[in-house]
Amino acid sequence: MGPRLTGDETALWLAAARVLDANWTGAATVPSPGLYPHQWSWDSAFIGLGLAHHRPDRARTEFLSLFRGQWATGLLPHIVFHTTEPRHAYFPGPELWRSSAHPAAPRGVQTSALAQPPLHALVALRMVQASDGADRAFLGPLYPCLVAQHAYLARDRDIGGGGLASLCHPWESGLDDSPAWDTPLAAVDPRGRTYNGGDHDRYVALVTGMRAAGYRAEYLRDEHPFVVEDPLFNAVYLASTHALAELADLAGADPRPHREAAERIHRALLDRLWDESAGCFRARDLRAGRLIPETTVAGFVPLMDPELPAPVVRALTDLLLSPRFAGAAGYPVPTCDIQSEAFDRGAYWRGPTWANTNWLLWFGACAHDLGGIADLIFGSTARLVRQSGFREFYDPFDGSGRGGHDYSWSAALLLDLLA
Ligand code: 9YW
Repeated sequence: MGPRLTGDETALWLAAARVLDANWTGAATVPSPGLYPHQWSWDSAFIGLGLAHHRPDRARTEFLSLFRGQWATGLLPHIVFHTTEPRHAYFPGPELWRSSAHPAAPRGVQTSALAQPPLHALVALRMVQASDGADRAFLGPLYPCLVAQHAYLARDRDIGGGGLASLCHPWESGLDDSPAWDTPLAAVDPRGRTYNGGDHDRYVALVTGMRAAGYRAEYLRDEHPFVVEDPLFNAVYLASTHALAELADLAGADPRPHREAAERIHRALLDRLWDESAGCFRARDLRAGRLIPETTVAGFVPLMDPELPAPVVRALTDLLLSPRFAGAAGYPVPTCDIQSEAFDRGAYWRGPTWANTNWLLWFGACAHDLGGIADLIFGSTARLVRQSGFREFYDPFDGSGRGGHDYSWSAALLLDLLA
């Protein structure tokens, strides 16, 4: 155990470490036992942050397992399937993606064909820093994979041509059911498919459309019906691009292309997603050609950008602390504007508080020396796990736990917050 902790914090630390140990498969960490039996891309990044303090050897193995799933295009898929045992049946499984039939997909491992927020370079940098440089040998093979992951986003996903990466499926956002996706999703033809009904048909139709087009970039650019630029995804992309420049220095590579890419993403976030009149960042629907009016927690994640202009930071912190978000929630930060019609305190990504979005905002608050906000988020997250355990998400008003139990990222991120 690394940091100096109080007795109460030590108990929390040990409980979190136990969750990570129990969810370790030998090669990776499942997000939640039973519920999600495979490896998810941004979960592994969050888990890596915690493992770096607890079991750095496992943090490295976690990343190497994940990058085994990387495609020749550079795409780092959002799911790497680790088991085909029927008792671990999870939908959508490998049969939806059919990655083995694709020439660019890796051999010997089945994967999805979507991205998730690219936090990995940022986490890799922290792993290397946490190990006092002892992880540099690990950086050798990992660095080109991270470069390829970013090159894929710049080459195949800058569909708007303005420097941001586009999402082609709500699942790429990590905030799968966010109300921000309701309008662009409603425009998707579910083609009469009936799985579970409603949006689920549209989720599946989006994948089968991509699959039928061989997951080609031209199809995504010219025909695919769901294309949005998301502030969370792109803020994470920016933070990781800054990290990639630092990793380039450590790896003896040229950091300049990454610095230039970071400058481009920073500008594009402000030019394309900042809504001056509302004082917040919003997602842009490229097919409808407009900003999506829903205000969600994703709109605060650009606080991770250390170069955000002071008036923008001020507007964001005012909104964050207002009764629309933290100001009326006993356990901030809710995922959706409390005053929005779409807000639902118990529904997946439509209101509850999550440890991972809290961590992103905490990181952003630290980047701007917003000590009060960082403390508020740290305190709320610690109270949630102390009161309700390491749950998937929490009621923002009474802190009760919801969804999966023994959730890996809730445990891992608590370790990082305590460290
Ligand atoms: C699903 C694993 C994943 C996360 C996503 C979250 C959820 C899977 O769980 O998606 O079946 O709904 O939305 O962000 O990576 O924790």
